[in-house]
Amino acid sequence: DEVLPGDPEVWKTALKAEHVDKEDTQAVANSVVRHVTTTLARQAANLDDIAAYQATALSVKDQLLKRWNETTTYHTKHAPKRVYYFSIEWLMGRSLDNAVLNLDMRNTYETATQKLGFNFEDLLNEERDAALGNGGLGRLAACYIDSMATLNLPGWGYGLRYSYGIFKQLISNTGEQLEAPDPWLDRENPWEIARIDVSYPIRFYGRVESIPNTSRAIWSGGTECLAVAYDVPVPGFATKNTANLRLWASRPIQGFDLNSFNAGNYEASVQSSSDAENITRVLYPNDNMYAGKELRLKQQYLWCSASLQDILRRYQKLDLSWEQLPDYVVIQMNDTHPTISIVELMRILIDEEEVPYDVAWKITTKVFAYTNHTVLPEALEKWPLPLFENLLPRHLQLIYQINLNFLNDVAKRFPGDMDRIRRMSIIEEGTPKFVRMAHLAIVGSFKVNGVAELHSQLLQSTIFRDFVEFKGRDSFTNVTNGITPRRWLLQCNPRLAQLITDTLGSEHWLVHLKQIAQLLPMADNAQFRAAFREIKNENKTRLAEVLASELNIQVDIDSVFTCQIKRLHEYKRQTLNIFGVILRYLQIKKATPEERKKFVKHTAIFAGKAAPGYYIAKLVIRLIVNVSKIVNNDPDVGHLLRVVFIPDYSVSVAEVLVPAADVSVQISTAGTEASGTSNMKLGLNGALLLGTVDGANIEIAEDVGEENAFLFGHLAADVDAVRYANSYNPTPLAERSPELAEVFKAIEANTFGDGHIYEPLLKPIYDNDYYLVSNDFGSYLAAERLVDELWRDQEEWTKKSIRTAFSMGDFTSDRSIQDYADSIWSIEPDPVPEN
Ligand code: T68
Repeated sequence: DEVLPGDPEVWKTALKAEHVDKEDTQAVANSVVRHVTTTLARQAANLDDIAAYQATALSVKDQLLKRWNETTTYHTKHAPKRVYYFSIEWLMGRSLDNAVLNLDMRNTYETATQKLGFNFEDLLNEERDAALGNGGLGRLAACYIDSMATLNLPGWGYGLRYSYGIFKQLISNTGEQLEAPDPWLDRENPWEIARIDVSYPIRFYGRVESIPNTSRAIWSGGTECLAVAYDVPVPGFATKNTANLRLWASRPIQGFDLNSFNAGNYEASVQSSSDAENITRVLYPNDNMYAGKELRLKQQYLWCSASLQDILRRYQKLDLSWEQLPDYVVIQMNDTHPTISIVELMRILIDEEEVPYDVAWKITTKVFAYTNHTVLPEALEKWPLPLFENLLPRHLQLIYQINLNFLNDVAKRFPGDMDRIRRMSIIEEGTPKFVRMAHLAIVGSFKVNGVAELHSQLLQSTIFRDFVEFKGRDSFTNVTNGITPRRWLLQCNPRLAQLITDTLGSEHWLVHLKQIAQLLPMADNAQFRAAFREIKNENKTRLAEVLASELNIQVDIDSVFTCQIKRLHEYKRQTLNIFGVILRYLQIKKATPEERKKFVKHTAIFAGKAAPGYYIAKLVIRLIVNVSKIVNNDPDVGHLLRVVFIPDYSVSVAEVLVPAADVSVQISTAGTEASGTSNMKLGLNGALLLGTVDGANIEIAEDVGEENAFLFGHLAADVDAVRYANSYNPTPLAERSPELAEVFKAIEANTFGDGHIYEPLLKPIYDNDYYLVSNDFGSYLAAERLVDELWRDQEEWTKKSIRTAFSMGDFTSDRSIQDYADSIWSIEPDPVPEN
């Protein structure tokens, strides 16, 4: 019923000719070849894998775009309430395999490319990861948009199109992390569409003139640049619904400054244009650590302002009043990084749309919701006030007004409680002053959530306690994280997915993950156990082949594969793991040949990046690598122990590691890891949980049954007291843990190269042990002994592995997104009709 320009018959025939049947191998081959010869201008005769991948990807993108168009057209007409997920990081990984699976065209593409002379697996491996994120937070956004599309929820993602994603990690001969740029766009990105027609001006710096007798002001001067949209279609699984991820790139408003050019100053004439391009040049490589750089605030503002201008332009086409905005728009803020958008919405409504201040505030506080991802103080964003005032002068004025009104309300509720007002203020006093973004986010949001039960409780009882008392319990909630089972099971572990589908008799579990619980009784079926174990062994073999060919390390697939794969951070305690490995090594060395036969064989696998400026985290990598060099080459060790550090961890590396793991190592100090999500990926693929009572480990252990997991360590409630004792009344290390003292002695005796190097790592553990490494080491070792004991009984192990995998039904991002939709967003599925 669309009105077509020109001859509608010609249009209809042309649109029909574009249709490709899901099973039509020839039609798919045609479309790939068309891209080879036209888009890429290549000859069939000398086509390499790279070009074949690109042509295949472009052909798949054609399919996605048709669905994307139908979804967008439908939603534009239907105008449902939509959710906009604002995340400064999107760790999407590769797209080709995911897209053909979600389109239900994997077989067709595999056959078509095979008939054209290519191996589909090889083509998949040509794709570069879209690595626009650091870790859990960025990958969570990627899982969430997959679920939003799959659940037919009207939603878009908004982010930044960094020219360089997370750095590539190289490991030097001495075990040091080196960073190289990630020029992921060098080969062109077949998954995006540049929307040069969708761009918005963004202002920085400048001056503010108040308009007398109004709350309005005019912000002018300073510098301006453009934010240009790039769209990435995100297909839902087994639905036509296709979400949009809109990423902004910064561009100069004019190519260059003509005045300087004409004055003969060529350098100056291009300076402002390269300044503008620099804003979205690179992703900041810190996770759980706040840096406070002006360029980062520019990134945040460009992204938020462009996204809001875009959302409001769409809303204005509906021709409704501003008061109705919250019935059509909800914005979920992924951490505090987009908090400036609260102030930007106020600015647009007040200064540009002439909405009265109080009305604007009422509207704004019904639009935003805020997800917190950490309680670590060093990770909370607070901008130095002078920097903020210089870059965004009008926004600071509005923040003062917001803060004044807010503190007045606090004073009314708690008269005379000056300390409370100081604690809750959006502005932190001092020299300089700071703008506390978490406080602003809470004040401007209708709902705040943490990402696992314990984390949400800790938020409410510690860092946000005053705000709970002021706003009431109802403004705070929990939404436990989740992962998409499409990528983290169907795609990365196709054989296990097939076993599940065959046993259940349908594929519904992929969108109703709870259904896998029906398979729990299969733990007691010997035949099923054999099939399950066979798949695990095949996945381990695949990983072993990669380790042999890429790192020249031979591992025994009959050993326990323990996996700790995540960013390097002191609170995540990779230390505990590597110190345990060292102790095991020392014990093997001490043992007689007869005693050695009794050891359970271990392969300790580590992967993860350290922030380039995080000295201690880099030192941990160095220790792991140097321990691996000694251990892996010691003839006394034989097959009993291998230590592997896999460089340049990424989503696509995770897709190989996760299905091969026997043990999921999740050993953060209790109360520090907000949730964790690798615990969910590894659990879903049958790895047993070796973990502390922290984050989502708690909920996982509850669901899989504590008897099927290995929990250890001090509880969150006790951490403060132990910490206090460690720093104010430190007992000698040998008293806290004789085993750890033995490990430190070995390191200091140059067993793994020059021991002096590791002094900055060991000394804080001797002195005050903030992260309780020494206090938890004993119970960690006890948990490892239980792991070893269970490994000796492979049938029992497999039972627990099966129970773990099939108890993970609650940890799908579909459940998380449904929780958000029901309890925060109030939005409904609105599927595109299937013709
Ligand atoms: C992680 N946070 C949490 N932060 O640590 C993890 N930080 O427990 C949780 O499962 C995950 O978020 C998802 O909720 C991060 O990954 C960052 O990467 C980050 C990035 C920039 C600035 C601060």
